[in-house]
Amino acid sequence: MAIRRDTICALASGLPPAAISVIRMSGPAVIDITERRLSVAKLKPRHATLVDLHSEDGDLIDSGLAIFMPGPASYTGEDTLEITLHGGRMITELALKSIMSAGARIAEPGEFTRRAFEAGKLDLTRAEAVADLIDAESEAQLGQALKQMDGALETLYSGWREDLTEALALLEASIDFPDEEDAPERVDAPVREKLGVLKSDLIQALADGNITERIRDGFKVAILGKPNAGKSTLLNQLARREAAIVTDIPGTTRDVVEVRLTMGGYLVWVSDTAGLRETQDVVEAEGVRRALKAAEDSDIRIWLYDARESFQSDQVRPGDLIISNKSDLVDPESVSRETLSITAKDGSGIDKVEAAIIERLGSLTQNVSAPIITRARHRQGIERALSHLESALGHLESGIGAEFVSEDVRLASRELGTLTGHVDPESVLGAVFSSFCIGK
Ligand SMILES: Nc1nc2c(ncn2[C@@H]2O[C@H](COP(=O)(O)OP(=O)(O)O)[C@@H](O)[C@H]2O)c(=O)[nH]1
Ligand SMILES: [Mg+2]
Repeated sequence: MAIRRDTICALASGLPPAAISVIRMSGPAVIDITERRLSVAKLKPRHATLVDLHSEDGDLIDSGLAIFMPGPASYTGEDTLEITLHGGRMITELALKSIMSAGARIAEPGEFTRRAFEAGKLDLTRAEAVADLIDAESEAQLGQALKQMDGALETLYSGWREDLTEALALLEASIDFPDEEDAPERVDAPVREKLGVLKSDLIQALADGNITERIRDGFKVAILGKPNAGKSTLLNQLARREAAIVTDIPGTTRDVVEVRLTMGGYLVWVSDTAGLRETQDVVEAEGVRRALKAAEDSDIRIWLYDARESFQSDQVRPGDLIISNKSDLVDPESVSRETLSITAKDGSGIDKVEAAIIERLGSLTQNVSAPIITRARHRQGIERALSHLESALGHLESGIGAEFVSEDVRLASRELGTLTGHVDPESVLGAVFSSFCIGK
């Protein structure tokens, strides 16, 4: 169904002033706008042409390069024009004004990609990858977004849906041809087998410990320990700025202070927390509660203690980093060789802390090969699909009837279909007819 749309335009490059500005437009009025504002009848598709851009009154705004990409072989599937101009504020403003006066409107955020999705140019996971490519701040985020852009998720999710469609085809046949008395037996075993395999695939995908989501959204590192251990000093050293207040008064840090850093190619959020101690101060007590929450939510926990004391905690988990601070205040001989020891105040040993964090990130991510679940939306969709699948398997077990099983399978498929944006019940019918000998 072709939808008659309006024409959208937007500044596609960064905010001016800049060396150049790229203005993009898409929609049915693109050819008309080209004729009226660039004074050229027809631009050669996919070729850079030097053009003059004029205002509504015919005044020259700037000269630049225009590239015309006719639909449907364009990003949005519609006629598209990109004009590269000098990146001045006034030029950009007048250029957009001129284009709008010729029949375009300013695009909504993401509207070009949305049109691309609606034109079937990319599925939802690829559309999400476009956003992730642009937002990537670490190499790992970029690598993941590129794989997703390449269709890794679409292939995975569509493959899962195909398995469901095949199971559904078998089930539909047993519903439509109940007279064939051996139909249920013939159908049950292969359906059970298919659904069982898929179930373990989904469980495995969900059991990735949120690692791909973490690569996308950032790993959480919490600095924990008693008041005055030097936690805020360590955070500031890692951040290379005074992000948290440092004083010699115990209990200075009350809220969780987070800084965003990249380490070893990964985005990480390092949080400084209130020192863990019993306190009568209501605000500090809330800080301690938040510190414990941050500890709970974090992927990597750093326990910092004053080298003059000994470290004790019953909250340490395997993989936590235990670091002694203020090594300047103790005899170097007495420092344990087992634990990492630093002097946060002058920055010595910070490189070792960074290396330890990077090593932990490496072991957290070592098994990640393909991007699976990069967003909470995907996790939720897969969880819902899994619960329908479990229900289908339960119904198969109880022998309640193929109708019930196929309803669950259909719901599971629908959930996976929403992940790619491909929900389309007609595809099931096609598979029913093609995979079963209906003419028999
Ligand atoms: N001598 C020495 N003092 C430090 C060191 N690191 C931090 N401090 C001091 O210890 C006090 C408490 O530091 P702070 O970072 O606020 O500790 P927090 O309560 O754990 O956040 C401050 O006076 C810091 O200057 C260190 O490596 N050596
Ligand atoms: Mg502090």
